[in-house]
Amino acid sequence: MTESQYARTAQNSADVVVVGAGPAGLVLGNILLRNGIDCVVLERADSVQIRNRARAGFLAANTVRILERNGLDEGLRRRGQEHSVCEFRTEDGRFRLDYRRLGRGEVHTVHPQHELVADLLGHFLEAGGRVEFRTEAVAVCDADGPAPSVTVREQDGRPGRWRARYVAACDGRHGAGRRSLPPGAVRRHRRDHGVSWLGLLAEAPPSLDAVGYALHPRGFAGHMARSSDITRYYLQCERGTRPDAWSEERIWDELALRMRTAEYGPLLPGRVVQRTVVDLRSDVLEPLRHGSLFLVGDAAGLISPSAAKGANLAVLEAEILAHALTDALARRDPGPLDRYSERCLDHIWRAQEFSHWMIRLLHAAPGPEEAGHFRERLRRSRLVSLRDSRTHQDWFAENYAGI
Ligand code: RFL
Repeated sequence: MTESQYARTAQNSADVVVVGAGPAGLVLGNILLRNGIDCVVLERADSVQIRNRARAGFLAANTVRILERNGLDEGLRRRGQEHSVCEFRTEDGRFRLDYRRLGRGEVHTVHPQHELVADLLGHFLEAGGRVEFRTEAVAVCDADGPAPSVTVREQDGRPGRWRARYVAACDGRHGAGRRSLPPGAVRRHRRDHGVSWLGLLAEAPPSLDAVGYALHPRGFAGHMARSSDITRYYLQCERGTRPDAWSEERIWDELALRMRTAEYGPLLPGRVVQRTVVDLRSDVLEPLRHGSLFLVGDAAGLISPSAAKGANLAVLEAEILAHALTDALARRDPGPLDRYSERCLDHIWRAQEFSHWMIRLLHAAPGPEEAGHFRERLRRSRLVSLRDSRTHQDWFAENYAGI
């Protein structure tokens, strides 16, 4: 892009340019706005798309507290459902854990992510927040200098530029934030867990009053309520599976088999309205800062959905960064910004550790036959311990509902 093209949008500036209007970007934008910080959110999609993108649904108790103390919990209070029971179905029988009675006594609130995003967007716009929809960030420039900026492709396809004092990359793992990091600026720790899930959204009422984790020789199956008439299911599948290779009939037959409906009762059927293949992978960037560019949410680290932590980490990191940016801009105290990365990484690694533990609990161990059998027996033993040991259950509950 030439300088004259940029000049056309030279008036575009904000103290904080937030890229991405997902849970991370919108929590950050809302808190900054409340704190009187000049900010703008740039979002590639339009407002209808972001309000309809069904993803996560389980909010940890700490996420609810964050939304509450920042005045962002109205929709959650009206429509969210408390949830505190999970059920494991295994070759050795089934057992339930009511985690409200375990660990710290914390519960989840089920509130679909797209509804949370719609709530957050509503609050932001009502409070006078600026969102530039259909504006795609192309690159974050000069993050290590005194005048950072974000180059964009605007609605009409024309190039533009936003000048900033700080840039918050809340644009996910394929976003411009990550792409703009110069080689060697951060370290990327990654792990492929070697497992894939077919993620399904069914227009069907929940079949259980609990989160269901079914462990079966044919692979894992999961059941998670989203609302009174929408349920998310997961089926472990081969790596490289095409989502449309699974017919409705095959999906329901396989779910019935793995969830052992012959023993424990039928599933309530319905139309499958979304099929996505999710390869269980994790990565963490370290540090979460390059000059005046900060990474938040999935842009900071990707976590497998096995323990439902992604959206919760995004909200937590956004709150930490919002206060740190406020301290830097309104109080000229850069200390909290300097500590942002370290503070978030403590939470991120703890969530990664638990998520990794869940993956090993829920899936048969791959590997050469003898080693595979050995690890498989260890996994069954771990489940027996979770079923029988109060200490193990307390540890599980604290990590499962907490963040
Ligand atoms: P998001 O939600 O992906 O939002 C990023 C936003 O940035 C925009 N964007 C750009 N905008 C401008 N310029 C660019 N160049 C841009 N590139 C991207 C996008 O359009 C989008 O609006 O990231 P954020 O805010 O960090 O939030 C992270 C969460 O969305 C994610 O961690 C969770 O959805 C993960 N996850 C779950 N997390 C939970 O806590 N509990 C769950 O139960 C849970 N279930 C799930 C999940 C993720 C899933 N998928 C996506 C595989 C279930 C599924 C199926």
